[in-house]
Amino acid sequence: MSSQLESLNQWVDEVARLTEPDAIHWCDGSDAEFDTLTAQMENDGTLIRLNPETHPNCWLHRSHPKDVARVEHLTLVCTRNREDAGPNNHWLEPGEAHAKIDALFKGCMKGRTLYVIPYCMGPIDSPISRCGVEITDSPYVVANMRIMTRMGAPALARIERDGKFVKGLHSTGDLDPERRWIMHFPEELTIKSIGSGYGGNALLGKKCHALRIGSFQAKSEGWLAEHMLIVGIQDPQGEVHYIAAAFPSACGKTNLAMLIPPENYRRDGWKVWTIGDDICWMTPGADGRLWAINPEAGFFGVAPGTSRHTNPNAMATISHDTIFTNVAVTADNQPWWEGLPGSPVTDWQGRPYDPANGPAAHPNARFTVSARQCPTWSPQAEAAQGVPISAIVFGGRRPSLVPLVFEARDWAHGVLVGAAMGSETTAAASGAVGVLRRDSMAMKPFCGYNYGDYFAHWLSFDRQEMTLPKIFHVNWFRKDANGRFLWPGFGDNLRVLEWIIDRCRGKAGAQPTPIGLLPAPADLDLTGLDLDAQALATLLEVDRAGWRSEMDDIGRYLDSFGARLPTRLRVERERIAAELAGTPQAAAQAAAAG
Ligand code: O2Y
Ligand code: MN
Repeated sequence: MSSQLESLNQWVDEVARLTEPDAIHWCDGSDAEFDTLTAQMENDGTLIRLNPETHPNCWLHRSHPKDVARVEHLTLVCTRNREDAGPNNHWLEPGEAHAKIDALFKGCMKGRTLYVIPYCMGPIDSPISRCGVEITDSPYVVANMRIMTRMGAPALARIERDGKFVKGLHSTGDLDPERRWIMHFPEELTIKSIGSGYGGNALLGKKCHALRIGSFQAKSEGWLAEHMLIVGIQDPQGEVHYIAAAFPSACGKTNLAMLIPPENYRRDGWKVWTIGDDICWMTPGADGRLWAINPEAGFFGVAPGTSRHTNPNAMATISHDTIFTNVAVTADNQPWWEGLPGSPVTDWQGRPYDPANGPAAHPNARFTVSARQCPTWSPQAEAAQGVPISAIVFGGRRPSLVPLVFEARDWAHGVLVGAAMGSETTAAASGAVGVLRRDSMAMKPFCGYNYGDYFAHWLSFDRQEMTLPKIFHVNWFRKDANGRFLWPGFGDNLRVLEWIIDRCRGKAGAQPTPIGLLPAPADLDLTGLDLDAQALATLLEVDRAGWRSEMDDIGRYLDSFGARLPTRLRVERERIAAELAGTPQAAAQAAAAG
């Protein structure tokens, strides 16, 4: 046996001694195993079979009503030095953290089975992929991990080859929020999670590994682990450009990743290919470009709001072989959520539907489904070398001030644009909804180390041998004085992506402004779009006074990272602030000082 497998066996023994399970099962990822597990969960009520006529092989799971979302206040990054976790993370000293959580793990699997899940994040033969092993006492987690990762025997073989894997220990515990922790030990490549069986808290390959531990690994190994979708845009000549885009949780990443082009674009031969809807790992290739993979194999998407109108591809994807969590059901046992036709009879908690109890589906209800079922799934999603990224796009929900699209003038400016990102919060995480929160690169809940060091890591890619993607910022969520969205969004976002691609290949015009380069109205293809000139002018305006106070706010935010904030970013912000103030001399001085 290889030393890696020996160390895995030793760890499993150690965990079994601590958690005292009745049985241990090593997952092989086979269909037979999945069928046995789902049958067992159907028997004990963990899963409910949905209408097999309309939704073959689809299941409903209801989580504990107090366990319905990620819990940022209980999510810790435990580095030896507090500063290394940074002000962007909750921190506990590793020794103290292990002691606290191990006390909860003691004997927690009595009467349960301990499942060992070897998994690979990314195509099994990709040099960009990384492996992990999750130990869990939840068969629901096993079923989800089988969809979301490459799980089982091939992953175990790769672990043996790699000589390295991320250790994730998970137990649902007693589901009491008072005894819930999601702890990360990046220096030990270890995750420990207890007290939740839900999504990002429990499917450890996703946010915990692919982003928090992944970002830490990426920094030390010279790559980027990002909260980004990856989409391929094919033009009528058949040329495909790949775009990676970061938006905070619940800003429509899944919809953008599965976009259906407007009618006239479809007629002309445009196509959109889905590579990923949530996470992107990018690494410099021999040609100096950034090459990206989606480390996931499935989608864990928000159900409410997903419909034939907003995302027909997602609806086709989830029409079979899907696990639904916390959705409502109709009289004929179909999954249902707000935004779908028909009506619910049972709500997400299994109660007869009563509007007085709130929405029928939980706002963070989810579907888990294999990406291979997506009609626009790209064959390149399985490519070992990944796909070359032409453009990086940052965005957020900004009802005012921020234009529809602008381009950063260079990489350092782009890093500032990403660092300054802000968005109104939504229901994806617990906490207040509808307040503006700075969320640098959409990584606030997911960066496994100090944001100041993270910005420096981004800046470190600005090297002579690199041919870096251009960086853009988009805002689909700008509203008018009456609170109505100015931009239609959805398929029409392709009009903006076309300008972005054309900028990358030097084919489209742009106007320089202090905040970056903006299209003139004529630079966008708006054929067939019913958008009045005033709305378009608002979407493309730069309100200097508003931006001056925005830059002040960004300055205060960046200052919160103290000495770890790279000077280059501070200088970049000062340059833009000076330009906005109409003091180009000061801007030039700021730039020269950088
Ligand atoms: O609430 C959860 O546990 C899931 S959160 C999530 C799931 C899929 C993709 N993104 C997110 C997110 O919060 O960014
Ligand atoms: Mn996400």
